[in-house]
Amino acid sequence: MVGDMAAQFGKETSTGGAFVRQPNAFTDRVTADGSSGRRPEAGRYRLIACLACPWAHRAIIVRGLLGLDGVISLGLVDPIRDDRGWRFTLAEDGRDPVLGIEYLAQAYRATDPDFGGRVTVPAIVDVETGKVVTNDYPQITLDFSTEWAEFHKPDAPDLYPADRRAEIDALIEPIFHNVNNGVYKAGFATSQEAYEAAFTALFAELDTLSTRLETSRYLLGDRITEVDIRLFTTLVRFDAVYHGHFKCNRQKLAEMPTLWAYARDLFQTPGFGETVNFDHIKRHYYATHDQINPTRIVPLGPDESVWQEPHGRG
Ligand SMILES: N[C@@H](CCC(=O)N[C@@H](CS)C(=O)NCC(=O)O)C(=O)O
Repeated sequence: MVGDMAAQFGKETSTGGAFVRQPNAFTDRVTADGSSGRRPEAGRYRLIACLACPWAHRAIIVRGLLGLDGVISLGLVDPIRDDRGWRFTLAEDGRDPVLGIEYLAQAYRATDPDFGGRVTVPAIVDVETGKVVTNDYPQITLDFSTEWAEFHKPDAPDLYPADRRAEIDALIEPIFHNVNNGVYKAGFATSQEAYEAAFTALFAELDTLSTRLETSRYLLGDRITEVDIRLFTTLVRFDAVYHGHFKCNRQKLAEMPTLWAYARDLFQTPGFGETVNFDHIKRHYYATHDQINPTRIVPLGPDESVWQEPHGRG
């Protein structure tokens, strides 16, 4: 099998060398009407995230934009996993100050002692029980927007407006497959064919999005929505890690003028740029995928200051 010998994640590699992402293990929800068995409650739930991770990054941005920071606390893991996975070594005593655990795996095992998949971020943990409620990253942000509305700050944006959901969902789908997960499919491919298929689909999708953004400030017009956040977390990592480490190198983001200006526009919007940590991003990708970068050397470039250049949009 192509995958088993050389793959970054053997269990998630097809016989054709394509990366096939594992399903999310925990999919409970917190719902406004309590029908899921859980209602929104201040201080009860903790978002565990890694600043390097694009899926976790979405949740951090949405939580901040909606003003949920005082309601759902945030625990950050070290960008480098050891053989026991995500660890809370950013804290002085190596333990998450709220959950009291050293490894995120402890919360996963407390939830399912037989859990055998990858322990992933983002995860929402119930502070009372120490168990994982969900690691279902696409649902986490949608629920922040829709189910946690009673805790939103007064001027919070509607990131998932009811009358635009069909359009948003229709964009989310190809952006996930070709861009968000597309860069991983290119980077984790273990056959030339699988890599080329992912590369081609990625840049075709970026071309389509670029054309759309020539006449529209954001993907859905003049307001930021969920799908902009989902695209942003991949674009902001593009030149730092995907272009080199994942071989997504037809062009750099900085060489695609419309997308580059769009990404800078978002970066410079309150709630976006301050959540980006290029040091964590680069160290995570370059130092934890030993099949791709066995030396673990972290590149010094690119220059981060370019993100502050005027974007000329809006
Ligand atoms: N939960 C999803 C996506 C989240 C995800 O992949 N997060 C990455 C970080 S970007 C992670 O936690 N990886 C842990 C690992 O690979 O062991 C999955 O299982 O594929």
